[in-house]
Parts: sequence; C-alpha cells; structure tokens
Amino acid sequence: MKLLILLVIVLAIIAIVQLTKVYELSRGLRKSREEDISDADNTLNANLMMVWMFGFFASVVYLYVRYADYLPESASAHGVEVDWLMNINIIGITVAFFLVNFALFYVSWKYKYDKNRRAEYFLHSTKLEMLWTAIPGVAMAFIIIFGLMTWNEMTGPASSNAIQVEVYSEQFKWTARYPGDDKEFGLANYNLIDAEASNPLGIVTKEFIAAKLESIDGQIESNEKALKQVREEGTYPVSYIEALEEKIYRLQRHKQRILELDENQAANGKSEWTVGADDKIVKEIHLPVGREVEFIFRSQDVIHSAYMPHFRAQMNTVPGQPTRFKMTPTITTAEMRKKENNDKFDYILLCNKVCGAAHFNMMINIVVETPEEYEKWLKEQKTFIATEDKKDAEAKDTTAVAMNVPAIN
Ligand SMILES: [Cu+2]
Repeated sequence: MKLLILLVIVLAIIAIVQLTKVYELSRGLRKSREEDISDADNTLNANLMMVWMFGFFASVVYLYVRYADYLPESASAHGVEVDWLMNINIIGITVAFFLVNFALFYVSWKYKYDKNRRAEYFLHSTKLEMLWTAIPGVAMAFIIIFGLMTWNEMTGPASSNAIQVEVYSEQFKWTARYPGDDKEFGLANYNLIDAEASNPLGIVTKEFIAAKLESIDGQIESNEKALKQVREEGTYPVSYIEALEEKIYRLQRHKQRILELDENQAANGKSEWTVGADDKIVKEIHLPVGREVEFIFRSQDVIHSAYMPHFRAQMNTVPGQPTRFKMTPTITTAEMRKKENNDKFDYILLCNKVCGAAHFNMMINIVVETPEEYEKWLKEQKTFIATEDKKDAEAKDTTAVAMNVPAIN
C-alpha cells in the first residue's frame, strides 16, 4: 500500500514536470516571454487568494468550535479568574487575528498588479508608528496587570485556616503528605530517603535515624569484611579493591551527614525528632470542598511540574527548592461527575514537564469531598510510625549484607 502511494506521488511529480515543459514550449510558440503575466492570470491568482483566505478562516472557526470546551468549568475559586483572563486573551487574539489576516489578503486582492498604477511611497509616519505601538502596549499592560493580580493571590500567604498538603515528585510518581494532629510537617532530609523502608520522603524521626545508622553500619561492616577477604586472597584486580574502598568511604560520609543532622538539631535545643512521627504519607490527594489548601512541592531528582488542569493550577517542583501555592476547591468530585454526566470522572494532578521515559504516566488522583468525608478519610490514614520503619530497615539490612559478598567473574 505504501509502495503504491509512493508510486502515485512519483508519477504525479513526473506529470507536473512534463506539463510545465509543454507550457514553456507553447509559450515559445506564442512568442510571449516567460516574465509576461497576463491580466487574466493576475485576476485568477488574486481571486484564488481570497478563496484561500475563506478556507483558512473556516478551518480556524472549526478548531475554535471543536476545542471550545476541552476542560469542564473551573473547580477552584481562582480558576474562575484564570478562565476570565484566558477568555479576554482569546477574544483579543481572535479579533486581531481576523482583522490582520483579512487586511493582508484583501490588500493583496485589491491591489493586484496593474500596469497603469504607481505605488505611493513614503518613508515615515509618526502617527502610524504611535498607533501600532500604543494599541499593543495598552493591551499588554492590561493583560499583565490582571495576570499579576491573580498570580499574587495564588502565591500569597495562606490563611491560618488553610490545610497543608505536601506533594513530592520523583521519576516517575507523586507522593503526598499530610501533617498529623500537631498540624506541622516533620523535617525531611534526603539522607534519610529510603523507599524500601517506607520512608520515601526522608522524614526525620529519632527512630528512623537510629535504624538508618544501624543499616549503614551493617553495610560498612560487611564491606570491610569483604575488603579484608579480597586483600588476603590477592587475586582480585586493583580496580575491584578501589571500588570497595570507595564504597566504604561513601557509606561513612553518608553516616557522617546523618550524625550531623542529629547534632545540629541538638544544638538548637531540640534533640527529639517527634514532629514527623504523626505525618501521613498517602497515594491519593483528598481535599475538603470550600476550604483553602496550601500546596508545598518538593522534588527528589529533576524538575517536574504539578499540573491540575481542572483547578487551573500548575507549579514546578524543583529539587532542593520547595515551591508552593494555595487554592480553594469549589466543586466536589461527586458534583463534577454529575455535571459532566460521567461516573468515572476524577480530578488529576499530572506532570507537565518532560522529565524522562515514563513522564506520560506520572499522575496522582485528587478527590474533592465534603469536610466530613475528608476528616473521616484523614483519620483512616495511618501515621508515619517510626517503629515499623525500623523493622523494615532491619529487614533490608540483611539483604544488603547478603548482596555485599564479593563476586568475581
Ligand atoms: Cu515528571
């Protein structure tokens, strides 16, 4: 089939080339020069240009109609303002688009070549310059001022009544965290990140520090044992020994950083890491309707972007640099399902920054519900309990030791 299409294209090109040759030959017979273009040709081209314009406009109108409602109505308070701004922009752009393009095509048609007409020539018109600087200038100022007002509102300080949700990104998933009864997030530190030991966010607790130190000590010990064995046997290449030494050095550095973390905290008069113990790590974001939410974003690896299309909100998540904004959801998931006539409708947060191979699949559900439902859900979520993590960490420790037996091939 593809071959057939290719054949048709090749034949069409040959046909056009042949027709052009015939045309040139007939011109020679008619004794007209190639650059002589008849009035009939000019008129035909000018008219075809107008036909093209109408086709072009029709396609634009079609796209407007086709994609007019690709998102349901805004489900957040500030989203209404974002939509208003967006609509103002679209109206402005559309009017400008039709005016400018119509002028472009119309002038080409009206002033098609006429051998009896001479073009008027002028170098400069201050009035014209002023006009086409002032109009876009005023329009731009309007858009920027109103845009900034909405932006400032979104990124301004949250009210004391707001709930806080931390959204954490990594290749390629989202994890959310809610503070516990103390309404405060426990400190997180990348040195304690341990996905397998159920601390994907690196929350600092006394128990977890102990567990992690124990795990690292175990790894250092087994690696040192392996190093000793390798040295005694004397049959391993130098690079292998160096790699082992490097590994032990890195583990010691890791241990040192964790110890410093604890020392710093003790120096500040707070040696107990208790704040994070009651935090709740969840795989689905729940929000109470009508209540302000402050989102705090962190990232583990690269820049991601938390995009919540239904709430008209987006924020980059940057490693080492927490970002934030606030919003108030106004429509529950159940209400939106009814409005959209779709039982399966769900609010989503997706990654809007091409961050790697599985970027397309990086999203997390958002459920907006009544305050009662939200409180019930939050109560059901289990807290980040350090003692459980310790067990996990120890379990991991044994596997780590087992894997550290030297192998040679
Ligand atoms: Cu991403």
